[in-house]
Amino acid sequence: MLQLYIGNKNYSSWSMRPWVLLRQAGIPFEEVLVPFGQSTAEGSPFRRALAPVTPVGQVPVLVHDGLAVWDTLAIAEYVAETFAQHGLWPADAKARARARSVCAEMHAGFRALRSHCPMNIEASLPEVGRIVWRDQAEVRADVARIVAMWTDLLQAHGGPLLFGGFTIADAYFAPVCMRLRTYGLPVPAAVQAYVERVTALPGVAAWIAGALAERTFVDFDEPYRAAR
Ligand SMILES: N[C@@H](CCC(=O)N[C@@H](CS)C(=O)NCC(=O)O)C(=O)O
Repeated sequence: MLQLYIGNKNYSSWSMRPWVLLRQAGIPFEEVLVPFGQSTAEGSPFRRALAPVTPVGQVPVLVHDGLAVWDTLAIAEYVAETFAQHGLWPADAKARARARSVCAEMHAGFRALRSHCPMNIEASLPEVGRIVWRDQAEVRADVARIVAMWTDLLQAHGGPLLFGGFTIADAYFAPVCMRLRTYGLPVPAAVQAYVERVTALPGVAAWIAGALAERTFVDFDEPYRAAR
């Protein structure tokens, strides 16, 4: 049985990706939720809980048959290889290379969007989004790149998802969909429709339900609110 260590569902965008991937693919796993608490610093309960499975002190971590795999991209690759019958990367080699490119782009980039619009599924912050959009050219540039990427992929593969059917790439961008919703960032209708299709995927809807059920307010993930 797989075990997936994750952080708070409302906030942990990296945890969301492999959780959605496994759930949407119908691969059974046990969830181990390690709350962020007041701090994730060295010596915190969060770090102590993760110490047996990762030297990095971050979620997500996948544990399978005594092997711990950390970092989202490594987990996605491990799941795709171990459950090859699920076709989690696109079947076509060129599409697969492009899917890996955009996941790597997500992994290493979009820093302005990530820092100014942290994932906060339960919150609705369109007024914050308007100010961020007005003042942060780098956020506008990140969103422009996302819009261009998704528009190209939806056209190239005919939708409904980035590479046709569900792949790792959709799991990878699900937290971006959450951010676009929370902050009400302006995107073209075809991109908004993709956001809504991703939000409605059973694996994504199940994660959102978990996030909404949480009652914890994590100060260091809440630059814009004092309470829920
Ligand atoms: N590159 C890592 C990033 C993981 C990451 O930043 N995880 C955050 C939660 S979303 C975390 O564990 N933060 C706690 C900390 O860094 O102290 C991955 O893709 O797994």
